[in-house]
Amino acid sequence: MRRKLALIKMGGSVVTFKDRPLSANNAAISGIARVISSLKEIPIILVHGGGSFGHYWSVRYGMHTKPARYDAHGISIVHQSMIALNQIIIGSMIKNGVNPYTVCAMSLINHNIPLKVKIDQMYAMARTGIVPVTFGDVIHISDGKYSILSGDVIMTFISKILNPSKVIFAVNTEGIYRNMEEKQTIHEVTGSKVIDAGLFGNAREQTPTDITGGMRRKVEEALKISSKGVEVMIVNGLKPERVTQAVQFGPENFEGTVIRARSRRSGRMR
Ligand code: IP8
Repeated sequence: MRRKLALIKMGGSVVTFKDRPLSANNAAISGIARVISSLKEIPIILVHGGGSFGHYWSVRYGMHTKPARYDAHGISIVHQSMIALNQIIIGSMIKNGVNPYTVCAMSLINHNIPLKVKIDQMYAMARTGIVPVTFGDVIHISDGKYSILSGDVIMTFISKILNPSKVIFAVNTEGIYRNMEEKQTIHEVTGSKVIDAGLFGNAREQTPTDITGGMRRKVEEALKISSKGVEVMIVNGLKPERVTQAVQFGPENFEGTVIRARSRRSGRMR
């Protein structure tokens, strides 16, 4: 059964300026914080990305999503930068009347497997006035090996366990684009496990500063989530009212791309 819950990912391209190392987009953060504050009717769990904080240092220290024995100093620096970004986001939320509570990815995952008991706790908190916030991070996998865990993957973990009624990725585009020349938004993707994320214009782009796969990763995770029966909306987080629309009215009345919940073996775009 779908739970009354909005699971929202604030992309790194929304909460930071991706082309400027270690710079938070304070206006965008407080825009979304105001939206969260206004949404009183539904429990909310937030995830945020790394943008020009975590990705910047991960590139500098040669760290990836592949588990390996990375430089210990690099691990601390990447993690610290994500905490610094999280603090900016949390500060803005509190200022805007939200009651956030940070849960580090490390405490939600063991050996790359999400801990249901912890994710269930996030939901219990969300139901009682707290907004749990987690974020992509460097995590210990096993035996001294670490990897970068994307907030997009955390979205899939949480969705599979909690089955939220609304799953929203806030990005810095109008949604998924058919191609990059015209930037025409695809309004609806009839989700399928076998659609190749690389079919989509902005999912084909390579961003050297994004070590978790950028828009392509987002679309891949969104397709995984939709294949489990949960609709996914991709909206422009730089226009915070789009997030409000998506939460309040859902896929029938919002601006962006919806990936329909389906598990058929073929896909369609509109
Ligand atoms: O931006 C990546 O999270 P994402 C986090 O959600 C780090 O993919 C540490 C690069």
